[in-house]
This record gives sequence, C-alpha cells and structure tokens, in this order.
Amino acid sequence: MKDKLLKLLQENHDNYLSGESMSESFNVSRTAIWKHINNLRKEGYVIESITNRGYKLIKDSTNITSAGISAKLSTKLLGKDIICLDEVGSTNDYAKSLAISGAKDGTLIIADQQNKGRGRMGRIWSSAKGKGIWMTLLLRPSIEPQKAQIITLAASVAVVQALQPLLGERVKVKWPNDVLVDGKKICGILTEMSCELENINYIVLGIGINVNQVVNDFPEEIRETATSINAILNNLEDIDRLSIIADILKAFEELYLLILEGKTDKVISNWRLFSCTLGRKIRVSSLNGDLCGIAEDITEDGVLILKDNSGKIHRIFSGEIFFNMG
Ligand code: BTX
Repeated sequence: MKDKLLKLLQENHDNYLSGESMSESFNVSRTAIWKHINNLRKEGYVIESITNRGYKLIKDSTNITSAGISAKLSTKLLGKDIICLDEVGSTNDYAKSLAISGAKDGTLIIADQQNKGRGRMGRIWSSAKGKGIWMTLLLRPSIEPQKAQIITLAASVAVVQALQPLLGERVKVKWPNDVLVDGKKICGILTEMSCELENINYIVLGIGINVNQVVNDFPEEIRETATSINAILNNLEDIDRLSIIADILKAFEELYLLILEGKTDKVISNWRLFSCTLGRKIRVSSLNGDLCGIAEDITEDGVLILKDNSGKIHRIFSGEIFFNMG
C-alpha cells in the first residue's frame, strides 16, 4: 500500500493529490493515508500537505527503502519481495538463511551497511554506511550447476548496462566477477550456490557497487585500486542509488529469463563487447597455480580460454587474473 501510494505521488509530482481521492482509490480511510504519508516522510521523502488541496511530493528520498525501490522497479520477477536492512553482516549470508526458509526466486535483500561484507575466498568487501549498493538476489534457476558461472557474467553485464548511461564506455568487465572503470574496481560480484549433482537449490548473487564514496572513504589499502561513481563524476550531491538498483534489476532480469530458456548468447556477446580482458596478456592465479598467456575468449558457459606462451589452450574455470603490462 505504501509502495503504491509513493508511486502515485511520484507520477503526480506536479500536482496536489487530495487525501479523499487517495483514500477512495485505495479503498482505505484518510487516516490510513495520513499514516502512510508520515511513514514516507520518516524515510526521507519531503511531502508537502496543504489544507483543501492535499499532498504533493517535493523531493524523493535517497534512502534505500523497499517502497523507494518498488516505485522505480519495472521487473516481472525480480524484486517482488524486497528486504531492506539498515545494517547486516553480509547480505549474502542473510539471503542464504532466507533461502533455507523457503524465500522466493527473485527476492532482493539490500542493506545500507554491511559489517562483514565478503568478497571471494573470505576477502573483505568494504561496505560503508549509506555509500553504496550492497545487495543480494536470491535465485532459484533450473539450470545445471556447472553452468552457474553464466549468472555472474549476466550480473556483470547488467551492472555495466546500468552504469554506462552515467559513466559511458569506460565501464568494463574483468573476468570473472569485477566491473572496472579506468582499471579501478567499482563493483564486485560474489555468487554462491547450494546445489546437488544435477540441480541448483539456490544461488545468492551478491552485488556490491561503490556509489557515493570519495577517495578518502575507502580503507587505505584499496584507495589506489577502488573507485566509485561519485569519485569519477565529482558530484556535489549524492547519486540516487534507487534508480541504479532498479536499472540493474531490469537489465539482469532480461538476461536471467533468457538463461532460463537456455539462451546465453546475449550474455556472452554483451560480455565480450564490454570486456577489458579479452585479447590481453594476463596471468591467471588459481588453486592449480599460475598460468600466463593471452585471454582468447570465453565459452558459452563463461569459461575463460587462455592460450599460453607455447600456444597451448587452457580452459580456466575459476581464478584471479592480473594484467601483464608490456
Ligand atoms: P573479490 O574477492 O574479487 O574482491 C575483494 C577485494 O577487493 C578485496 O580483497 C579488496 O582488495 C578489494 N575491495 C574490498 N572492498 C572493495 C570495495 N568496496 N571496492 C573496491 N574494491 C574493494 C568481490 O570479491 C566480490 C564482492 C561482493 C560484494 C557484495 S556486497 C553484497 C554481497 N554481500 C557480501 O557480503 N558480498 C556481496
């Protein structure tokens, strides 16, 4: 109800809407409307009210709230259930516990701050309060577990598609799970899965995006390698995280629905288009040791094809890549 009310106010931001007309269209009392308006104000929306004219939305909130996200979402499947938290250990961990208790495909968990934000292999993901998008999508795709890597690639493509209108073509993907701008990390993706031999129970797709940090907001050890939308644009005002979240979900949903139909070509062709990895000299560090060569391509399952210095082809399923300069 609060979500619908907000959407109506946003659609009519030039006009006053009377409490009476809203109570009629939502079939609730005027007191109920007034209560929802007050709750929206508490969430940071500036709503003017004038006797005999009604309510008018003056300024959207930049806080992350489920009403704020829902009002901007145009998805069919993703984000129908949204859980917004002020603070959490890790949204991926939270999503796992929800998955176990039966939460739906497409549930979105988002936090304003993570105290134990995680990267791969237990690394720390810095997730400062109010500065970024720290979110996880709970997914239950009926695809083979071996093909789950495509979900990470689709997410990185969706992030690029959502960020390019703001940042242009400098936004690139680095295999397997990073989005970079001018070579610095603006987004990390952590995909975790619970599966049996042939089917996936659930995937938690964690996406962390640096939005409003200035350089000094980052811990010292990543100041050289991390960046944020605001650090690039040098904006005086905070960037609206809600629109970015809605744009990512929209772009990801399109690819996700194709993946469910067995169609991965759009993910792969876009990934190739956005890649700053292919064609470059790289070093891959994985559990099996290090390999150097040229990043030739990715397969339709997202496996990296590397040609080593002797011309031998290797299929890389996981690992960390470093660009060899020179
Ligand atoms: P990764 O293992 O590829 O990258 C982690 C490394 O990135 C760290 O070791 C550090 O060097 C650097 N780093 C840490 N924080 C940041 C940051 N904010 N910006 C840029 N670089 C950073 C990447 O793992 C996957 C990250 C996923 C984060 C999301 S947030 C929502 C969800 N919940 C959760 O706990 N993780 C995911």
